Amino acid sequence: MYMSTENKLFQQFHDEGYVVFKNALNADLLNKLNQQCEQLTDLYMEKYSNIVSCSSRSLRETKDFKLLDFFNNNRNYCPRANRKDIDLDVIKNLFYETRFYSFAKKVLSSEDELVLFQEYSIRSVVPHSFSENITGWHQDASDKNPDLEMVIFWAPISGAETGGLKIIPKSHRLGVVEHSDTPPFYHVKNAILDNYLDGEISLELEPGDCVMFHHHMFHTARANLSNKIRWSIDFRYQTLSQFERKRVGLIL
Ligand SMILES: O=C(O)CCC(=O)C(=O)O
Repeated sequence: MYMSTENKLFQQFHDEGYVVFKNALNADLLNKLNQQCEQLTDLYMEKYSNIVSCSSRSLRETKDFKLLDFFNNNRNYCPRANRKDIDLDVIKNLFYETRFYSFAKKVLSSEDELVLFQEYSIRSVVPHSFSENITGWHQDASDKNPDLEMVIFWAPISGAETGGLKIIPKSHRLGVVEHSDTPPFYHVKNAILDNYLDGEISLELEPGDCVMFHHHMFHTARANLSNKIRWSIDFRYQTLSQFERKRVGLIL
């Protein structure tokens, strides 16, 4: 039976809980993302200039070199994620990109317009920060917020060698599962997770690619074992009715 590409993707999302779009962000979108990272880099350097010393050389270098050099001996200061300083136009361009927007609309079976969920960020993960601050396995709509419905959008701005996400395909079918607050992360309880870890996959995404996944998908950040910063962007689509009910998010 013939199935359109859109329907195939929809079916895959339904069955597996995610879809990967390869080479889906054009050069203009990627440029805007990179410019945004440059701006955040300058902002971080300005913000921490009283605490962290910086060689004049690094001021002339690329954002990764600058940030790494700057935070080299002070990695704990490097912000792991940013929301408040992001230019919303950058998010808006991606949010309304027809391919992603119409896909999310279909998944959320929404007649109304979609709204940005309150959690969105540009992340900067310094190398070898595995044990400091990286998320554990979790669901975005979890036992703390079981009635949320979202489609999550995640895209790397740096190459796949900087790590990225791991997911457990089909885990969305479990619905909301119990999480644990035991430090260092809020995470799916080990007694549940252990049954599904065999199915984990690493998403090997390059700049230009992105993944969209279900709000019940088990996912976690991978370690950044490269010598570069891992930059990425993530945001969430929600329906207008959820936005009105819960009052969380932004109409772009
Ligand atoms: O990008 C990351 O480091 C983690 C992303 C994540 O866990 C999320 O978007 O919920």
